[in-house]
Amino acid sequence: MSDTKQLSHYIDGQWVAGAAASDSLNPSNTGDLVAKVPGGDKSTVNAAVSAAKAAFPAWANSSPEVRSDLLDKVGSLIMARADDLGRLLSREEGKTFPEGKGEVMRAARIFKFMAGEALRRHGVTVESTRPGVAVETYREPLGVFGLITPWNFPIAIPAWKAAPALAFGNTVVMKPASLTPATAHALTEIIHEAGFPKGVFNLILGGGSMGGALVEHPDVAGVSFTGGQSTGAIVAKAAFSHNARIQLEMGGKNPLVVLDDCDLDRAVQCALDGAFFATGQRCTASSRIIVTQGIHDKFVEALAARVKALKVGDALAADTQMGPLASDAQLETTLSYIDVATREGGRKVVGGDALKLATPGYYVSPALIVDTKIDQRINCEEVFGPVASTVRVKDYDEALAAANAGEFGLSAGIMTSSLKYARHFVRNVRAGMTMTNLPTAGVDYHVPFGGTRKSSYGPREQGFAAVEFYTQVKTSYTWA
Ligand code: UN1
Repeated sequence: MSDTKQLSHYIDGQWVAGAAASDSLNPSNTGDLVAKVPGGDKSTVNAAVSAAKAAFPAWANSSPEVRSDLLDKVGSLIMARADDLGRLLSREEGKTFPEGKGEVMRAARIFKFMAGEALRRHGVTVESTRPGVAVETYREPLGVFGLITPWNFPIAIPAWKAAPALAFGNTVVMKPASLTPATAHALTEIIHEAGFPKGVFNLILGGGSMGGALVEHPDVAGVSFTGGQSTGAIVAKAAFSHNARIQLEMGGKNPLVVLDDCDLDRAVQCALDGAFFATGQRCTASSRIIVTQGIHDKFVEALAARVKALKVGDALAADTQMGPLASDAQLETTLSYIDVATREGGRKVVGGDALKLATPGYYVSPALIVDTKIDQRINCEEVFGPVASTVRVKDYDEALAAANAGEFGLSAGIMTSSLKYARHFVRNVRAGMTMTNLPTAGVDYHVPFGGTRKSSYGPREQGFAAVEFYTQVKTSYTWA
């Protein structure tokens, strides 16, 4: 492919060019240059935050109908261009085209949902304890939000952070992952075209130091971050130092419990989807599969056959079922965890090899590693690649204890036909989201998203919960 895009920052309604400082490559074919990306520094960040700060008062006081219409228009424009955007996303990130287009549609739906949220009444009126006094609460925007978004959902996560921030009257400076700037840029082009007032949404491109300068900026009122745990800790410290509000999503090691009484075909399908779709690069991926002994061997055999049959290839090829990893670093990490797992006693039954295909890319065959123990590294640390490990357990109680092991608590799934076990699991598993007879990954856009323990920090993201993080409550008393 020859269409290489020259990207710009977007500050105060203007495209701000800079000398190309880095490249965005196609992970399915590293000879294909997707975009040239400008460099930036503290002055770029300061300019974007100043623009967002200046735009805030008018945007905060604009009619919710104005904000709603603009968000709805962004949703419609994304939908109208879903094919092109999906192709760009898959070319830049490496998930298959159906996955890429599906994510684009999700982003569009998020903007449309948030267009509705902008119009909803989020305050409450209550009786005062004092006669003659009225009490009401309002939800007000806070100011400038700094959004740090990851590469694995390069349009959906920007959408689910930016749309609610804007819906409730805040302004935004977004710093997308340096692996997927072109997709973030394409979303910004749509926001520009929709006609938002200048400075309401700003995009800054560059590496981690730009994100650092953004979260440290004293005029940033809130920071929403999705990414790794170690970066999350740095972000939290920097934001906390100037009293900014913080919301962190930092991954998972999501258990899928498979009980003897489950529908085997469905369990295999859910494990396949949860662990390997999107090349396993989802924080909600089903990476630990905990299987009771009565069904264990049948389940492993059936899953191994399906994993083996997955067609790995170019993200945009029609017959590809699993695209490449997003980067060289992800490929290295994935291979090193397969090594760790087998050295610790796991048995690799299928996959786990770097693949040389027609084009140079970050390809690996999906791996299933069985006979692992729950406290081994492969079951405690997030791989973020197409690797699933299985743990054999005696019964439901042992399965629940295994599911609750470790430090993460994002999503947890159970495959069973027993209402009793399903209900018990839902109430006792330590996770922010539970999935009964569903993969751990793949969530709706109108309900809260988030985890417990080391997975998440701060109020929930998405859906009807988003108003909590992106507004603050004012309690108003009146005597008249
Ligand atoms: C999903 O499973 O549909 O970064 C979404 C991630 C999550 C999103 C997962 N924040 O993978």
